Amino acid sequence: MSSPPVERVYVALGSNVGDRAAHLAFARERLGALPDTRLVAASQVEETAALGPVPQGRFLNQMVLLETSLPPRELLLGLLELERERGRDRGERWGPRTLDLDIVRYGDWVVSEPGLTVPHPELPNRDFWRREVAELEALSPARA
Ligand code: A4P
Ligand code: MG
Repeated sequence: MSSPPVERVYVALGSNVGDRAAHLAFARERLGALPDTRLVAASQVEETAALGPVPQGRFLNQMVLLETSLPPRELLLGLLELERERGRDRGERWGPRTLDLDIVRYGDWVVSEPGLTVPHPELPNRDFWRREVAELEALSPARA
């Protein structure tokens, strides 16, 4: 039996409510424990001013590189469950959050469906995401 393909996936972590570092640590630990998933590397944690229309506290942001054979939808369900476990209260869009987990890139896949857009549409607008992705690519280059 052939095994399902493993993809390199970039997931962005963000938090601006409560113990932000603890929320990120929880996410790193639990992402690596998802089924058929391995946490390959994590970028530096960066503190960033909140982007967007809602006035709110500063974020801690970090990017992780996963290798996973979970399809994108299943991975998204796993991320939403981790957000819930951290007490994420889905209030206003772009509002403050204990833990936000976004799929930034899923291999070379392009997905445009209700509830899932990959690559994440904000990637071109977020310098810190692009910096973190570059840091991870340098740490763990893709095999040709
Ligand atoms: N969804 C669609 N595509 C994706 C994807 N690639 N990854 C859907 C994850 N989720 C995706 O998300 C709403 C829905 O987006 C999810 O249910 C999923 O089906 P949400 O987390 O409830 O809403 P949101 O986070 O308020 O909206 P969104 O569009 O995810 O916003 P972002 O991009 O997460 O922005 N400033 C700084 N400095 N750092 C930040 O991290 N983040 C935000 C939120 C605003 N300002 C920020 C930061
Ligand atoms: Mg989100």
